Amino acid sequence: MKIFTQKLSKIATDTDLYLKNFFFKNKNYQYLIKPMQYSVFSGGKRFRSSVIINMGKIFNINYQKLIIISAAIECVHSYSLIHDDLPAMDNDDLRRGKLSTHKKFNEFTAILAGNSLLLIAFEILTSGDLKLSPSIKNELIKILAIYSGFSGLAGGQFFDLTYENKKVSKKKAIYIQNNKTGKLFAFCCECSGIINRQNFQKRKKLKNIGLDIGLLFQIADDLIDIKGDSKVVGKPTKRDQNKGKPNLVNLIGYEETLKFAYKLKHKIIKKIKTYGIKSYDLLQSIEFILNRKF
Ligand code: GRG
Repeated sequence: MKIFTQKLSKIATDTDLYLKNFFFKNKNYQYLIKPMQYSVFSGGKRFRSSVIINMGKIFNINYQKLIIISAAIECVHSYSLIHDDLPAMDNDDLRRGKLSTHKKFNEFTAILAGNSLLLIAFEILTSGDLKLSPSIKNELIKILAIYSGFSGLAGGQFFDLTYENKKVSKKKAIYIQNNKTGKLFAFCCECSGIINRQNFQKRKKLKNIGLDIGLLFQIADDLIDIKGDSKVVGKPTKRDQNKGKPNLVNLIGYEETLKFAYKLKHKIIKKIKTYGIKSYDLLQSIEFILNRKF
């Protein structure tokens, strides 16, 4: 795990370096850049970036291209966290051990900084820095837009909030988490298939691996909410139960959810191993998910 965290840290440094240059080159004079940078450089793990890089390794995709795509995805992720923390959504004052963006600045600034981060992600994908053909870039942008919108992140978040304190089936809870968290991971895996112009079936396999990774990651997040140390997590824990979140822990309990998570982990590992020796680093990412403390 130590080697994995060292590799994760290198990926985080490279992603942040690209992002810092992108901000510096293009927009440093605009006021909204401050809250955007506050959010995006506040110490996220960059785990989504590691999935992009480690899946890309299997298909021999150029590292710098993957770093640029990672930078875009971290902007979408930061956007979703800023909006998730707003009073109208999860109403959290802390994120990554710091004030959430609306607490540090104000609500309208947080909303606009979030919107701008989502849009800058697409700007990054269209940039000349990303040396890919226009048709591949177009497909990356299309899939990211679909997976972020009403049938992806935003849709999942809508149901997550709508079904607070309501009875949901296990199937529905998984559906919500697949969209809220899984779809961004689906993009992280499928983007390799898009770049290599894979056929529909091969891309679908990558997408499904990503959805499962996202589900496992979200379950780990929910388990940490129950047993995690709020100082290590960087935000208050034990909140999901009070909020009546439609997640597996609230539905089937901690122990059953843990069993479900280990089964899911083995299913993901089995699928990834079909890619052979080059999948080693991606397998390490999967090991990290249930071991992480924050
Ligand atoms: C992006 C179009 C669009 C809409 C946003 C607010 C929203 C709709 C979605 C929220 C989705 C959300 C907050 C999912 C939670 C996912 C999750 C487990 C977050 C924590 O991720 P980590 O642990 O965080 O990777 P760090 O801090 O390491 O980056």
